[in-house]
Amino acid sequence: AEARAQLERALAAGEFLVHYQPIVDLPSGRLIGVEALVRWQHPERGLLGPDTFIPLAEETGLIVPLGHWVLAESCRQVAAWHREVPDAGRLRVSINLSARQFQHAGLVGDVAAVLRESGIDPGRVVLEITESLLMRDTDATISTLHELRALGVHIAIDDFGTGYSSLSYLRRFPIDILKIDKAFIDRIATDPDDATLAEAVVQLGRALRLQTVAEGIESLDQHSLLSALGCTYGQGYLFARPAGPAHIEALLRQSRNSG
Ligand code: G
Ligand code: G
Ligand code: MN
Ligand code: NA
Repeated sequence: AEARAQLERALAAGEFLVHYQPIVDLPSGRLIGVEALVRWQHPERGLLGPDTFIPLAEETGLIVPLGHWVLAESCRQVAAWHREVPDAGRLRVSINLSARQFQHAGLVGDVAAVLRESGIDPGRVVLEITESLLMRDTDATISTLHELRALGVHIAIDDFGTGYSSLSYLRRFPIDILKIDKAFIDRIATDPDDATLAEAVVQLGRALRLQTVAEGIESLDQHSLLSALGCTYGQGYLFARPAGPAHIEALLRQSRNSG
């Protein structure tokens, strides 16, 4: 209860903020979207990453209002960029949903309200869910995914390859994007087995008509290999680290290439 009270206080005090990490087109490297990643500007402990408070927010249920805030704030910010930054009109925003948030009965209504209030084009919004979430209560999950997609948003499976999804299951889920986990990307340039696995995921995506995003790209070798495999998009420190909105806006204005 103590922990929940602290998170509640921080949320009310406006201590959370959103950083954004660029997602680029492969092979051109053009900025096509950003992933929203929450941070806590703690008054004593400084800037805290999600690993230090998301598990607690999940346990205490505060992930529902906190996740809602991240969704609303990032849609508001990206809708403003769409209006105000030349050539940024097609920039996508990817938002992580935790399992508890996904299972919350009000989720679809909340997403619909945020889309309406922010004025963002729903087709520019991607909701990321994890592979392990898909494996629970399958029928309810499928119907929630259909309801979300009916709002016009796209669905990505995050950390793909780390959980266990049978291929036949994957076909049943209405999804648009596979995000290949960093664990598979780390050694693709040095380990032929890992390169083969990454290639298999890209081909799986192509067979199911899904876009693929490689996460955690840190080297030029990884970049060129993934381009050669036909992976659609990439994300990683090679291109950019997560950063605050002012930094991202400067990137958008510099590159004028997110259209
Ligand atoms: O940049 P990074 O350290 O920011 O993120 C660490 C982890 O925290 C990632 O697995 C990411 O999915 C998760 N995360 C970041 N922001 C959010 C959020 O707004 N909601 C949820 N549920 N998870 C998030
Ligand atoms: O939601 P998800 O677990 O995919 O969150 C992405 C996480 O990966 C965030 O913590 C983000 O900061 C981190 N990340 C993104 N690109 C890189 C990278 O190139 N290297 C490393 N080590 N971490 C990355
Ligand atoms: Mn993610
Ligand atoms: Na991930």
